[in-house]
Amino acid sequence: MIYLSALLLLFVLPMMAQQPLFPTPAKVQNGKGSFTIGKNLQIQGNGGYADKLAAGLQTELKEAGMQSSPASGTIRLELNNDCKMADEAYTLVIEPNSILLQASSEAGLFYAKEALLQLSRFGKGNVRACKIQDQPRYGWRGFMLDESRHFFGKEKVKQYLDIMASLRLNVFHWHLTDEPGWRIEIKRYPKLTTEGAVGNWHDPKAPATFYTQEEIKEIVAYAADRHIMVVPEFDMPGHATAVCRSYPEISGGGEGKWQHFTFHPCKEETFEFISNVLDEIVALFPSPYIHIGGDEVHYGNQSWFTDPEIQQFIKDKNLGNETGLEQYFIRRAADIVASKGKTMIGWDEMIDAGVSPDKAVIMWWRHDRKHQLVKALENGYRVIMTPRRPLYADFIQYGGHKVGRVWGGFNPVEDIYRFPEPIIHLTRDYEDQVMGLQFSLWTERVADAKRLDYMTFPRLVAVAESAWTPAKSKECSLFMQKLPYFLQFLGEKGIYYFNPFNPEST
Ligand code: TNX
Repeated sequence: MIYLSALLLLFVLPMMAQQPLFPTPAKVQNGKGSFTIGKNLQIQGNGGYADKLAAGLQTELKEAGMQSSPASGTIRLELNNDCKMADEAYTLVIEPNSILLQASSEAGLFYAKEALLQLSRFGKGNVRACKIQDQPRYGWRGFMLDESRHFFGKEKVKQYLDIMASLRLNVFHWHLTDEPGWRIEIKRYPKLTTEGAVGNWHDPKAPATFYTQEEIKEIVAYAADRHIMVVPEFDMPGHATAVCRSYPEISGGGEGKWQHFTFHPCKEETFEFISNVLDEIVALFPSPYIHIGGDEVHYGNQSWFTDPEIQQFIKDKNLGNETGLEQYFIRRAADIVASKGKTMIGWDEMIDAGVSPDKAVIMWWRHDRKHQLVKALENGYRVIMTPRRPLYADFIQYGGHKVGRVWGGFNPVEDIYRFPEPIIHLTRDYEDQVMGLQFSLWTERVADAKRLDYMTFPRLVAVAESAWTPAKSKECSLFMQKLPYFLQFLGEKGIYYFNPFNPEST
């Protein structure tokens, strides 16, 4: 009993005494006293970007209604390129009369500012003295949104980018093409939007919804201001129904619901089309990565590929069988992406396609095929982890839920929080190749913004912590204790969320 109390006093209570911050920083030392955010604050930068952030912080504190007290004090933001902090790292030193934010990268200083904003908000203008030294566990901290199956639009995307920034998530993977709809204007191929953008998962006749190139630029810039990279996905050779029904001359054929599912893999026009579309995509997205899908093609299982012309092609090119054909397609696509100066990302099916590991990054999604993850690493690929369990957001998060996927289990917030520890033994020898992780929201069963929020939150908060916080600073029960602060914040933003503390109520 005495031991237990001593343990509590020594370890648990001091940790609980930390003020809530999402994600939990790598290191926090508590100090004495607190800083009050008041009307007479001096907020200053050391020039350039730091000044810009300082001005932004001033406005954000005001908007959050945080300056009601007359208290004064100084907040100083310093971008110091020679202080040699890791990329995205920052320190935040809070004393009763002053706060100092320091970083050697713009992203780091931005995260220091976001951390301070959270502390002010959750402390209602009262920030307790402490010293935070923080840096991310992974460089890729992503969220994927499928806007082909259902379209949510610019304002919703911006709202999510704001929340991602607050959580220090830094990649928005935008799944813009799939079966029901093509969602990005391509000037050279207008039918992609006049025809390809018509319909969604529930209603094949729903009016066309898509982003114009101007809107794409606006969102990419909005994200960049928040240190979020936008990575577009143009899914191929499968999940290409919207393209192929608009331009049937490059369709791989098929029947019934599989009609137009794939590109025609044997026509040069297909690759010319892909190259031309990618020229416009590359011009819109500064990201060094382009995602080209590669999932669920199974050319080999699809009866229409008994087509004699295709069989002849397989023979002529010495591809062996339909799987060889699929891999040929991926290699061609990889060459096109590389010719545009970009690195391709593909779903884990493409591990065997023979694309050189310096040209491709693998997204591991099939949680039941752990050997795919291991094989990708052994073959020298860099990997982003988004295993269906626990990182697919279209899986339910509570046993009582009816709408959403269940596959030998589901994805409660705690499982997400604990990731990647359960599989860390598989990646331990390849740490440099693991770029990070991502939460992926497929939207076949997500038809409106309310449902989107519900599937995303609060799980996205746990994702941020899995991606940012070092394993030794993670503690699920402490996370759950502070989570209500974030839930309240979501409520204030008008975001609908699942409440894990009262699961039957929402
Ligand atoms: C598989 S994940 C797909 C998606 C579906 C998702 C539903 C992946 C690479 N392909 O097309 O939307 O499952 O969970």
